[in-house]
Amino acid sequence: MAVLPILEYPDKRLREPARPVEAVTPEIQRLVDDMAETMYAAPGVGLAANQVGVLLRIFVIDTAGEDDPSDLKVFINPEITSREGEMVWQEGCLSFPGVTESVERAERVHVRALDRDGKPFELDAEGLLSVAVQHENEHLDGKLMIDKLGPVKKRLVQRKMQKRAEGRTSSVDG
Ligand code: GNR
Ligand code: NI
Repeated sequence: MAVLPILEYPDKRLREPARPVEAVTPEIQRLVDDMAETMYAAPGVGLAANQVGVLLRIFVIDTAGEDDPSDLKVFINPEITSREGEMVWQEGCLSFPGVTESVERAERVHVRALDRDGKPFELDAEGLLSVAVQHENEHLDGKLMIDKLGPVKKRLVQRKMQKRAEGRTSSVDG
């Protein structure tokens, strides 16, 4: 297992749509394991393959609380098949370090996907799990949480991230 580098906005790969996984091979399972390790190391509640530079339709989520046992959920070729209600959630994104913004989401979603063994499963989600499923699923289409902000907030976050990227490329020790 390995902790992979997480891409940060404005990396172009975060804007590219991911393609479906054709077969859940041992290589895919190794990627899934590395994604889980990367998510836990960050730490984050979710991670999409785009965020580690792999354009495949895979994300991992664990919304278990700090004092609870881990509850890793693996989603391969996920599909949100229904959405109900509306809510606003304070979201963060590992590709936008230091940014949290209120985002409008569906309150509940139903999702279909393959698990780490390639076995189909379905899930009803609400609360943080619902938000995470919607957030990660948008990553797979090259969409980002800033796309859901008003124009003024969106521009502020873009400026902040651009400054951060400039600081990284010009610093001696990276
Ligand atoms: O770690 C994360 N926390 C989070 C909090 C509220 C709503 C969504 C998220 S997802 C984020 C990890 C991430 O960037 N996944 O793509
Ligand atoms: Ni994210």
